[in-house]
Amino acid sequence: MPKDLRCFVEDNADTILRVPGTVAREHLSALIVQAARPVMFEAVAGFPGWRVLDLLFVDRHAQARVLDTVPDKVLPSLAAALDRPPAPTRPVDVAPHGQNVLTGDEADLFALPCFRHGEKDPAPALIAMNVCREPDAGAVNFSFTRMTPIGPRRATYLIGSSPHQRAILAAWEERGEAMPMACVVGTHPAYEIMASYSVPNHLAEFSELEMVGNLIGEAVETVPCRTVPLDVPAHAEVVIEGWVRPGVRHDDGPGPSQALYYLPGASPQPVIEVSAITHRDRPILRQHNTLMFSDHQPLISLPHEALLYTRLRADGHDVREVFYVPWGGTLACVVQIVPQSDGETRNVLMRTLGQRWPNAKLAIAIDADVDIGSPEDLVWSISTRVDPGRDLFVVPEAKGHPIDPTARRVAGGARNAVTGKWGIDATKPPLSRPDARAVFERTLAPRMGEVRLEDFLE
Ligand SMILES: [Mn+2]
Repeated sequence: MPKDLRCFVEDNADTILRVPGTVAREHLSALIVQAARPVMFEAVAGFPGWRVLDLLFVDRHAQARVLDTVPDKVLPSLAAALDRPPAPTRPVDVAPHGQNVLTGDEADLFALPCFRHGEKDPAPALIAMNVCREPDAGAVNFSFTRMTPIGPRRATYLIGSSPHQRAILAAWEERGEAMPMACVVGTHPAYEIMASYSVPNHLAEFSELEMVGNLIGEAVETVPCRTVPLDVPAHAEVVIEGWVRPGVRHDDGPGPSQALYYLPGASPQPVIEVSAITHRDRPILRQHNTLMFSDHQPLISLPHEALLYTRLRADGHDVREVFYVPWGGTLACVVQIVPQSDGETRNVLMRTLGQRWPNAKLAIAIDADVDIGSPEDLVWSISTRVDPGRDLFVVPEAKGHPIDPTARRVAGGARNAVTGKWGIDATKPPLSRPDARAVFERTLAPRMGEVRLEDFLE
């Protein structure tokens, strides 16, 4: 069986919280942020047959299920997969989402249980993976977008943060031609990692879809769309096809960013005119709620964590983990490292702050005895291992992220912003000074890990 969302849900039934009761879609966002683990809503009032699934990447345990590994190996395993050459996709004729083909007046975006994520969102929105292609059968791009239906067959789609989506639409608009587009919802979740990581300058060589095969261990099967000249993943729950007319824009947003503010706010975005909606029977609408402790922060961070992990290890640093802590709004990157000599950790922090992905505004280095997934451990490490006069540094006026409310917009485009960056070295003294390092040995209970309290409860 090819890897799809259904087999993933079945194989991981032990970790997915099932909600059998009927919920109102206006409650979905508030319910998802309480789940803290993969969650499936079996019934949404007013949308018979539809299910909603979220939080497949909420922590390293969930991510390990997606990559078929253990939590400690998520980054090494992903880093190795991203280093392999692209794997060709395989065309097939039949796709399960062909079970329901809705064209013309039958296609209705309002029949999907989209929902508002933030209370200020102007309308329910849909998170989908966007497939578009350069003119003349050129390169294919695959990346996330947020669609907001503004009519039964019209939706804005957020193009602001995707450089390849912007470049491809610009090429069609320059010719004065409508651009074919497809939006895909509900694949095996490994596809979503590549839709979150726009490989720089890949367009001339391969599509993100061709990297997915390395993550799922088999060729990605594709089928032709019904009404537009594009191929889409065969194993999807829902596919929305349509055309983007040149020069047409409609206000989109605001919607919550991964930093949990309504920034950058409303802006004019392109409009897709929907020509077909295809979906499986009893479809699963896989969504990412974009609020706190949802998939929004960890999913978009994950491929960038793997990239930084690869680079720092290639430089010879004994880096164990890289983690954009979700409670840092994707602006805080923690690197776990065993420092070998003085000054090394500061170089690692500067490298972290200077990445091409502009999110790391705060870089924190911790040692190997600190649990990188624990806010308690992080604050303990900073409080007890940092002398702020020596172990903290600030870099003013660096390139920042427009979603950061402290960043200052500058000339040259809506994405250009500057802000200060800061680094905190909360590691122990390096291995080269063993006596100083020993002072920071952590106190632990004798024979920790040998017994579990729950084993002694009635
Ligand atoms: Mn891309």
